[in-house]
Amino acid sequence: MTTLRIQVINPNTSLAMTQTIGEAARMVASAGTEILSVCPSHGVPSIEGHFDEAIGAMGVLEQVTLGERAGVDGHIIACFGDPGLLAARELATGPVVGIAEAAMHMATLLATRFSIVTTLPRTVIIARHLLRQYGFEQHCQAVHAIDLPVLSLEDGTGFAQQKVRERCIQAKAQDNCGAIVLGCGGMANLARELSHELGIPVIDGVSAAVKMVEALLGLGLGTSKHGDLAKPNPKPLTGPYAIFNDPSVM
Ligand code: 5HY
Repeated sequence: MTTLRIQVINPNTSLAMTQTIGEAARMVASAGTEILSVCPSHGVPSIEGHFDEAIGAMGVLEQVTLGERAGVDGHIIACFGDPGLLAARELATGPVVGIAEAAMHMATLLATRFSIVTTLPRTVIIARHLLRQYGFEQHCQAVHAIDLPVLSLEDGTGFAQQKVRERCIQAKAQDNCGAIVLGCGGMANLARELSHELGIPVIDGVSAAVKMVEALLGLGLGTSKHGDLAKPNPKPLTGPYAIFNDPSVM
């Protein structure tokens, strides 16, 4: 049995959240799938807006480059903004899946309408931009925020997790949605219990993305190298970007 190696990239530099994401990915990975959970060597401790996303995206590209060099089969971007997704696909040969798009795709297979529960109000617009970009606007009933910072999910108090639970219960009651999408990589370990309690599919993008990358690899499919996702035109990058002057990605 061939071993698949899937790299799960947490674009922020929180080691605690990288561990939460890695554990959730390993929970659902098939026998024979090796999960490598990584985060950038430097960057932003949590992604809570457009600026943070830009920094996080560079960390994603750094890790995709290192993963391609190490010969991994596929990549997952484990932040609900899917930062750097298309640029990462240019660098990669295997599949690259973002947790937001994975969860949204999966939700529409299970319900005609879903709602999203994310962290801060200021990141709601990022989810809305992705809904439009991916063509899921008409499937999404509402986007809710628990109004707590991303790293509150890692503070060990359980307060943020309780807020997520309350928001999901409220969303099911108010939105008449058939499914709920959890809008943060740090919520990956909450889906199964909430699905059970609420009696509707509650989907975390990390698990959804692992199963999608496995499915794509199982079909022998990788990122198309014809057209806009072809490898970037080689040119000498300077300074911190010299890492990309690498034949395995250029
Ligand atoms: C995430 N930020 O999944 C997003 C969540 C958000 O650091 N990991 C982050 O609220 O956008």
